[in-house]
Amino acid sequence: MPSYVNRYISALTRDTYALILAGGKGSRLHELTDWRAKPATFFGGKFRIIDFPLSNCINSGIRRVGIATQYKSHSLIRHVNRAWGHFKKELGESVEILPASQRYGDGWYMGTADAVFQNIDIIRHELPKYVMILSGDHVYRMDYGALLASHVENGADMTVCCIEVPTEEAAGSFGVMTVNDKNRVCRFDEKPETPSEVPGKPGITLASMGNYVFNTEFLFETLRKDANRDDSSRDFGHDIIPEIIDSHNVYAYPFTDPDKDRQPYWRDVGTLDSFWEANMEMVAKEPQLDLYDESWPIWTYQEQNAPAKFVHDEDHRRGCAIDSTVAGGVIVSGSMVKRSLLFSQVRVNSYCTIDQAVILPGAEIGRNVTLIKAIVDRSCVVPDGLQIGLNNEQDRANGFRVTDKGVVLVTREMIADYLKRN
Ligand code: ADQ
Ligand code: ADP
Repeated sequence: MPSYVNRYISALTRDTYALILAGGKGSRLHELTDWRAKPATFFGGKFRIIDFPLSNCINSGIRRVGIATQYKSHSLIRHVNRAWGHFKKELGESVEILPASQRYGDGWYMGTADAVFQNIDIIRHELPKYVMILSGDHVYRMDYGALLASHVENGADMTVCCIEVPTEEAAGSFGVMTVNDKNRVCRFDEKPETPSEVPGKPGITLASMGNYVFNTEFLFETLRKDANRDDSSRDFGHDIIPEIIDSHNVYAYPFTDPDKDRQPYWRDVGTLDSFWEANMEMVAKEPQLDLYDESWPIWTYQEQNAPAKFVHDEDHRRGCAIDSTVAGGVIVSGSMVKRSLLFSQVRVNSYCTIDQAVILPGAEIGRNVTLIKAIVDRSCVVPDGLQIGLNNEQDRANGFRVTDKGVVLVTREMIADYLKRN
């Protein structure tokens, strides 16, 4: 890339409006998304998933951001207002929530392209040269400035971010593309059952990350055309990209790790197993996604909490945590917590065995509880003596959700039902 482009990346990020799509259902997270949208789901000990694309925007110098919301948006809106509500319009900064509000026609957002189409006038008001469309569903660190520079350098009308993934993971889950030697997209299929492989790399497929850059006028023209088609589901992957690849300059931007020569970190925490695994990656000794890297902070709502506290109980059993993250306001008393994430205001009482657990804010773990490979939802009160994760058959019989990989999800409703039956 020529140096003049690098030198003026800030001009590109300043001239960009980012629209984060945060309205999807996330149904494979089951009861974890019964009350909140997937982007509002807690992650990594103190964050919510949407904090990752939002932090990437701010750290990349993109300071005009819209968030399209729809499904179960209350908790998401509350979080965004609290954590991201302090941007100053006078400085050209804004983080705005764009709920489906029937601005064109009388429907909700039909697909991802419709979520953008229905906000065309809001984007136009901002007069950006580029529009970046981001999925609100993923955990990763990415410098969007480098993506914009590549888009401009290629003379692209649209750029799709892509990443190499195992072909079996891509099947039925991701948009899949083939590119020429200049990274121009030659073919794009949305969630094919048998994805194409990268030439020379058997078992590897080039997947779309669901993040796009468009030249603004081209985006508007394309969305207007799509809105006039009766056979469109108004979705970028299904309808827009396949329609424009032959007639326009559509390029792929391969997402690479900014610091190291290794597979970049990008997780679609779309299932309970992948949600639990990605959280476990955060308590690994040297996680690939470093939340402690001050050069790329992940911003979130900072709750006012007293410091975390570890105390011994009346029998002098020590309260401690190892290989774990513990947020503010937590108290661990007389129990050992291992390889777990305790979010704010969690309480752990005595004689518990806690290992590989993700315990969301405000949950209280009673005495003598076993929690292994479990996700405990916000504000759950786990009764004394309950064993979770020791015997998956028993967990199912107790009414908890157990995944194929043996991760147990515990919600308030499940505990209420369990208590009624026992
Ligand atoms: P999916 O993630 O399966 O595939 P989708 O469910 O449309 O696609 O969600 C994309 C993003 O848009 C998510 O952040 C979701 O929350 C949001 N969203 C979905 N419907 C919305 C609506 N009606 N209004 C507002 N927001 C909405 C997409 C691409 C694939 C790509 C994967 C990568 O289509 O090509 O491989 O992302 O995960
Ligand atoms: P927050 O309460 O901080 O927004 P959540 O994401 O846990 O965080 O909440 C999602 C929304 O659903 C909130 O409006 C909350 O009050 C509501 N909610 C969560 N769990 C339940 C439940 N079991 N029953 C009824 N409402 C719930």
